[in-house]
Formats: sequence, C-alpha cells, structure tokens
Amino acid sequence: MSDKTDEIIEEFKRKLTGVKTGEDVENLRVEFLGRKGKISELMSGLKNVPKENKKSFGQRVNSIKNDMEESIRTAKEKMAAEAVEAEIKASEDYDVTMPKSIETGSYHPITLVQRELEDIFSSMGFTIEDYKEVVDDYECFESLNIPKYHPARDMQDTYYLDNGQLLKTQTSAAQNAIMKKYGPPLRAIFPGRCFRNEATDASHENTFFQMEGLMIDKDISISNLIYFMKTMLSEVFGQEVTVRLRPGFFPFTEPGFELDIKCLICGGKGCPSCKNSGWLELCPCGMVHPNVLKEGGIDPEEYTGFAFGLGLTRLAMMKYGVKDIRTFNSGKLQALCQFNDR
Ligand code: FA5
Repeated sequence: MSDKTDEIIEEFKRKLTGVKTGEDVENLRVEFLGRKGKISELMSGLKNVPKENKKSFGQRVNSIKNDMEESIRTAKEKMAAEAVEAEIKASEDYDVTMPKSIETGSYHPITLVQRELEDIFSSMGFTIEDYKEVVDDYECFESLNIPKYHPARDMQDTYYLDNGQLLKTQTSAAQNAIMKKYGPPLRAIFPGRCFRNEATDASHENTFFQMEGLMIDKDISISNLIYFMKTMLSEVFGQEVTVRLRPGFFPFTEPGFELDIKCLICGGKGCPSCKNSGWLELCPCGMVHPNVLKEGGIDPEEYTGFAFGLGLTRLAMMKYGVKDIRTFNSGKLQALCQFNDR
C-alpha cells in the first residue's frame, strides 16, 4: 500500500508543478480528488486491508486527501491573483492622453441658465414649479385680466388647438393656478416653454423659454421687485450689467415695467441681436394687478406682490454671447455643446 500511495503523491506533486492555468488546476483536482479520482480508487482498496490495519490506512488516505485539497486551493488562489495582476498590468498600458473615442452628451445652454436661475431663486426661498404647455383661455388670458377681445391679446399671436385650448404664450399662464395652490404668502418661479406665431429674426423665435417669478406677501413693494431683479442679474452674469427700467403695459400688472439689458453682443452700439437699439427687452415685470390677486383667491386689500416674466432664451443669448436666437432650436451640436464647462 505504501508504494502505491507514495506513487500517487509523487505523481500529484509532479503534475502540480506543471499547472499553468486555472483550468489545469481544476483538471488536476478531478483526476485526484474527483468522484472517480485516484484517491477514491485508493480508498476502494480498504476492503482488502487486514482488519487491524484498516484504521491507520483510512487515516493515511484521508491525510493525503486533505493535503491535496489544500494544495489545490492554494494553487487556485495563486492563479486568481495572477489573473488580477495581469489585468492591472494590461490597464497600465492604457494611454490617458489618447483622444476619447466616445462622444459624451452635454446640457443645452437654456437648461444650464435655467438651472443656474433655479439655484439663485431657491437660495432666496422661492419654490420651483412646473406647468403645462397646453393651457386654456382662462389660464393664459382671462385670469390675467385679459378678457375676450381685449386688444392686449394681439401682442401674443397665439396657436389655438381645434379643441379650444392653446399653446402657452407666456409663463404668466400659471400665475392663477399657483396662487390657488399655495395661497399667500408665496414665492415661486416657474420656467417653461412658450409658443407664439412670430416672424423669426435674430432675437425672436416662435418657440422660446421664459421664467416667471411671483412673490406675494404683506407690504411687498416695487423696491422688493427691483432688489430681486438686481440680485438675479448680477449673480447670473457674475458682473454688473447695465439695465434700464421703463414703464410697460401689461393688463395683469399695476404698475408695469420693461426691464431692458444693454446688449452684451455689441456693448450697446447696436447690432442685429438688439435690432440696432443697443438694448434688449429681457424681463418685463410689475406689481400684480388687484384683479389678478382677487381671481387667484387672494385679498388685494391685505396682500400685494410682484411678478416678472424673464426671457430665458434671450438671457442665454446674452450670457453666452450667442448672436442669433435661432441657434438654440437649430440642433447644431457644434454650437450647442460648447457651454458645459463654463
Ligand atoms: C410677457 O410675456 C409677460 N407675461 C411678462 C410679464 C410677466 C410681465 C409678469 C409682467 C409681469 P412679453 O411678451 O414682453 O411679456 O415677453 C416677456 C419676455 O419674453 C420678453 O422680454 C422677451 O425676453 C421674451 N420673449 C417674448 N417674445 C419672444 C420671442 N418671440 N422670442 C424670444 N423671446 C421672447
């Protein structure tokens, strides 16, 4: 029996030193420790061993089996570690200076300014609201003190749908719903896409973004409005920008203002982006008309408020120096993908 076991042990050792892969180790395990392996075969000789030697024979075979199992486990671990090391070495050959072959996406410049504004206003306690793009006449006009056949409707050439609804021409269309949702006091901004049947040019699109702001509380005055407008603009541009405030008419404000920004494309000299005026209408605003407050369920004797309708797309033009507003809807990736790292 001793010869036979020594022979098996020698053979196992010899073969173990020759293994090169995990598969070789597994084959070796099956050959010696498998169900029909050499150790099982050895164990089956137990029946021919004299009774008094059976115990020591069994112990010896078991000890050989345990040693072999241990050797196989160690060999497997070694192979796995070598595989990881080979992988690490291969990755060290990767050249980080090589040009990236995978193109990554980027945010649209309007999304970038919108997010920046959302951060600025939420830091001042404003909530951010989302609103529909398809609205009805009441939301877009009547609740804003613009009854049917009011001439102010002509300012916004509207896309009507067959069912009488319309594509939102202004983010002000959400004012009434937001007043009813929160009641006073409230501070909210609501960015959104607007649609007007416009003849397009360098500063006019038929599909553009606005961001409405609404603040209602006791004793809100025009100075509050001016403070928020100034803070917003200096944060967005990171520099003082020249603005002018002039009277403006909106049926839903009393009084109403036009806030213009000195054109940052031409520095105020006049160019196609500002229709050669040197100024760009950016953010009309005003104190909320008492009729609009009443329609929103708010008592105008107790509360006042301001609202503004920032031209988000025009703001993006000024911030990023984009000369023609139509670039934003053009789908030209070369133009639109360059603003992410700013
Ligand atoms: C309004 O839409 C009002 N709802 C704004 C408002 C809100 C006033 C709250 C008072 C209180 P207006 O039509 O002027 O106003 O548009 C607001 C801004 O949207 C403009 O100053 C401009 O920056 C932008 N805008 C308007 N029409 C277009 C267009 N066709 N293309 C690009 N931007 C536009």
